[in-house]
Amino acid sequence: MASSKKETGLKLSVKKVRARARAAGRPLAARRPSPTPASPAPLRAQADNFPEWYSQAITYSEMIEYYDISGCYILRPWSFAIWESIQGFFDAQIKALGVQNAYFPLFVAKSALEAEKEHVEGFSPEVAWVTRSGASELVEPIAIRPTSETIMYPAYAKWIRSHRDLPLRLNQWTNVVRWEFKHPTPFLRTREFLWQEGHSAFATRAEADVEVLQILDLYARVYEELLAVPVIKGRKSEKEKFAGGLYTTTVEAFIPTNGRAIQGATSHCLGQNFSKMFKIEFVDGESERRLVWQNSWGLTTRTIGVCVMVHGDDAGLVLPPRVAPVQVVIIVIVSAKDTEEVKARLAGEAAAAAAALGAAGIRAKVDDRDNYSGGWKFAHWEQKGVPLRLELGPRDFAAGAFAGVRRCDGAKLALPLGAALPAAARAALDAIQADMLAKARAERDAHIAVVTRWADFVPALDRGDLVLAPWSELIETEEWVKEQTGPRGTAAAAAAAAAAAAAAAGAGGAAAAADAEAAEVEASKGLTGAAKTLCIPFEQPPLPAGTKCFTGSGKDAVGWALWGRSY
Ligand code: 87F
Repeated sequence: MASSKKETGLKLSVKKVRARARAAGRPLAARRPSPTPASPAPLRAQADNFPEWYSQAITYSEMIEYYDISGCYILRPWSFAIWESIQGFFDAQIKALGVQNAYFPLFVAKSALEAEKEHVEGFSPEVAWVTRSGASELVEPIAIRPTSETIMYPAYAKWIRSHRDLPLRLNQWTNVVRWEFKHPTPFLRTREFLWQEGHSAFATRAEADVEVLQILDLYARVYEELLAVPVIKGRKSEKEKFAGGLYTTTVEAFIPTNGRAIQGATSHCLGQNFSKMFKIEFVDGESERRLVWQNSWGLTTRTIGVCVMVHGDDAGLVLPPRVAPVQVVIIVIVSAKDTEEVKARLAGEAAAAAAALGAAGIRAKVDDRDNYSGGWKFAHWEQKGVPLRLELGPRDFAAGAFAGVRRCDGAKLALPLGAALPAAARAALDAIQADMLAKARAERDAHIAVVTRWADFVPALDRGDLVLAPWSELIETEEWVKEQTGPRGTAAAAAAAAAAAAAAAGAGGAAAAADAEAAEVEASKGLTGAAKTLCIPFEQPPLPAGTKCFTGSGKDAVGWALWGRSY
């Protein structure tokens, strides 16, 4: 899908530059004695090795710099600006709902963290501790927040006295640390990440239930309206929910290149579990003491990685306009035969266009560096995923229009010079935004298999599909599916494992290395790894009476569940 479109965009661009050089009557090599190569290094093809493509996509585009602590990455301005866009939207939306921002400390005392043993238990291997300052041991180690329930709720217990103190709805934008042992992936699984965590307390369950869905809706809007990534909203199974809460809702996305699902964000109703533990009580209108009902909800910098994986192609990032740090890049194409006067006129026109776009709220930039060729700049901004490129050469200028190229599909369009430019660019960006979401949605929808028999389940997964299946919601059937699709459960998994084992055993040089890479690529395509429930979608197809659970357990299905191999 992506590869052909990218190549078209790039080759045509370079061709055009070359044609202009030829028109100038000079041999190409001599045309621009450039200190830099004709184009930046190309990326590995997605189909060859998706993990390597991803790593190159995020580094060549200047989103990420690697760091010497495993699982930690530098977010450079090109990715941080996307996070700021998400923050800007989400922060304004939650404030409109009545949520306030606050900041709680990074550290949590051992006693406080362990006050709430049950919820932390399964997570404890991931908690990072500070045990020393300088050369001296701390009297009691302090943990670095992996999430802030145990930091915030003791304060909630102090602040909430009466029903007049409710609801209490606080959010914080912070970093958290979870010392993961699984293979890290920038944005998707990192030991430190940025997020917002919201924590609310209400007098009634009904109010809490409403908020859970309001927040989930905002998460869906971040993905669909900002990142152009379609998501499926639903409820987590009992096995997959946050164990400390009552129920968990989620937005689930899909990576078409490897057929993997990914959890986008979660909004939990905690019920009264935490209020019991932390004694968060209020006196109601009838002077009765009651426990508050609580929610918590979080969205992380994983959003950026999902966006990269869903939209990127063999030429690099493809950013949706709503979050692109630069939405329009303007590149003047002149050759040695052009007079200084022509060059100055075009440069002036480009600068004026960028200023007019800026004044209209469009993030535009002129790349007027004279040490890079036009072809180099085209490929560079393609790698960075800028949604719209405007070229301006003498012929374009004479015709009164920029030659526009859409990053998402390489389609060309003319945009008028002068006062009509901002409205035309706005319309083009809006169309790109809508087309990117529509394309991702069509691709996702084409990868949802409706399966009612066990025999069809693994073949669907192995085609890289998500599976929608009638399910009993019994936890033992979910565990059984995990078993069946786990490490030794499928042929692809077995082959990949064998190749990896051969390589590890030192089966010999290049062949073993190639096998190991093949195994890695297979794994990255999602053809290995156990399947689990992603969610029980809120939008349910009709379930005919008497429909049985697809696992062959003989139990009645209670609804449709979405299954997949996931990150
Ligand atoms: C890791 C270490 C310690 C996840 C952890 O989802 C504790 C935890 O409680 C932990 N990893 N969780 C669950 C987080 C629940 C909840 N917190 C607020 C969210 C959204 C934001």
